Amino acid sequence: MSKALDGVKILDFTHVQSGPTCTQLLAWFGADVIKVERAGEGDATRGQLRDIPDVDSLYFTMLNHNKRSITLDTKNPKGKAALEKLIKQCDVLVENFAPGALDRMGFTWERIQELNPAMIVASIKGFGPGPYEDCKVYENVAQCAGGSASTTGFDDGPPMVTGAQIGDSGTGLHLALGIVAALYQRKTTGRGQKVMAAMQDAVLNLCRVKLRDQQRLERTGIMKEYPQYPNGVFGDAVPRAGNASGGGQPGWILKCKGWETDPNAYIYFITQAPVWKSVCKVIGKEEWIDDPDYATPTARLPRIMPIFETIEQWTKTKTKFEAMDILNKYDIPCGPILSMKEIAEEPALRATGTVVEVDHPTRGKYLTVGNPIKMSDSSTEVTRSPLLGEHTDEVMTELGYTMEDIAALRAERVI
Ligand code: CAO
Repeated sequence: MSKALDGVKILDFTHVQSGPTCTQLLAWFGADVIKVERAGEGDATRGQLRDIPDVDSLYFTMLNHNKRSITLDTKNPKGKAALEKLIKQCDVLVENFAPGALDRMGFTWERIQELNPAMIVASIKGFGPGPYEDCKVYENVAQCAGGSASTTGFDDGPPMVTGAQIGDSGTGLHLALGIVAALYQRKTTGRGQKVMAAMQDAVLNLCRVKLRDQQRLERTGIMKEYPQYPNGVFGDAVPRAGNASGGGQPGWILKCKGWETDPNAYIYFITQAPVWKSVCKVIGKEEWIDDPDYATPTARLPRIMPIFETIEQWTKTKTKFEAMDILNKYDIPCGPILSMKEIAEEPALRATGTVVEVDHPTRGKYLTVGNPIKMSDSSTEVTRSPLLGEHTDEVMTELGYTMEDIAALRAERVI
C-alpha cells in the first residue's frame, strides 16, 4: 500500500518532544524523515529518564519512530556543506531550536530560500512575536502561559498543569497540519514558505472554550455550569472548574467500588438531559423524574453537586466497569478513569494499533503509542527509533559522498 506522504523528504532538525512528535507523524504518513543530530551527543532525550543504562530512553524511542538518524556538526564548515546538500534535496526543514539558533548557524530564511526556493521551513517556538519571543520554553511553561494552568484544578487549590502534553505534543500536531497545508499550497505556487507554531498559541487554541467562558463571565457575572454556582464566588477571570464538564451537560468524577484502595476506581458521569429519566431509574430515585426541583436541567443546576453525591451512592456499589456496562445500556454518557496500566493492557487498543509493541536492538520489546490517525489508504507500520547516527553512511552516500569522504569526515568529528 502506498502512503499519503510518499516521496516527501523531511530534514528533521527537531529535539526533545514538541518537534519530534510532529516529524514522527509525518514519518507515519510515509515521509522520509532524516533526523540530524550532534555527533556523540544526539537528541538530549536519548539520555533522559533512562530506565536501562546506556540504552536510548523510552522518552526518545517513543517520539522518534520511523525516522533515519544522521550525525552532523552543522557549525563546522564541512558539516554546513553537507547540510546545504540536504536542504537542496529535502521538501521541508522542521526545527524547534531556541529562538535564533538556526540563524546563528548561518541558515537564515533568506539563505535557505537561495539554496531551495521550494523548501518549507517549519518551526516551533515557545512564544510568537511579543515580549517573550526570545524565551526558551518547555511543556509546563506553555501550559501556564496558554491559559491551561489557570483554568485547571480545583477552586480552592493552586493552578495545575495537566498530564496531557498539550504544549509539546499539542504544538507538534498543529505544526504537522501547517506543514501538510504548505505542501498542498506549494503544488500551485511552487514556492516554499515559513510555517510557525508557538506553544502558547497551540495551548490557547486547545483552551478556546475557556476564552469563550471569559467573555460569558464578563457579560453575565456567573456561569451556571461551574461548581462555583450557586454558592461560590466568581471573580473577574475564568475560575478553575474542578471536574465540571466544559460543555452544556453537567458532569463530575464519582467514586466507584474499591475507591478506598484503588486511586483510579472512579467514573466520569454525565447527567445528559435526554437520559435524565434513565439516570433516575438506574440509581433508584424515580421520584425525581416528576419532581419540579429535579425534572428540568434548569431546576437541577443549583443542586447539581448534591445530585452527584446521590448518584455516587449508587456508583460506589459498582466497579467502574460494571457501572459502564449498566449505564451504556441506557445511553447514559460515562467514562471509566483508566490507569496507564489498564490502557497498556487493553486488547482493543492493541488491535487498532493505537498501542503497539516495538522491538529495539538494545532495549528489547517496549510499548508505544501508535498513530492515532487512521487512514484507509495510508496505513501506519510503527518501526523502531534509529540508533544515534545509524543512517549517517547511508544518507551521506545518497548525498554523493564516497566512503573515503565519509571516513575523513568521521575522523574530523564532523559526522
Ligand atoms: N551541530 C551543531 N550544533 C547544533 C546541532 C548540530 N547538529 N544541533 C543543535 N546545535 C546547536 C544549536 O545551534 C544551538 O547553538 P547556539 O545556542 O550556539 O545557537 C545549541 O545547539 C542548542 O540549541 P537549543 O538552544 O535549541 O537547545 P537547548 O537545549 O539550550 O534548549 C529548548 C532546548 C527546548 C528549551 C529550546 O530548544 C527551545 O526553547 N525550543 C523551542 C521551544 C520548544 O520546542 N520547546 C519544547 C521542548 S520539548 O519540552
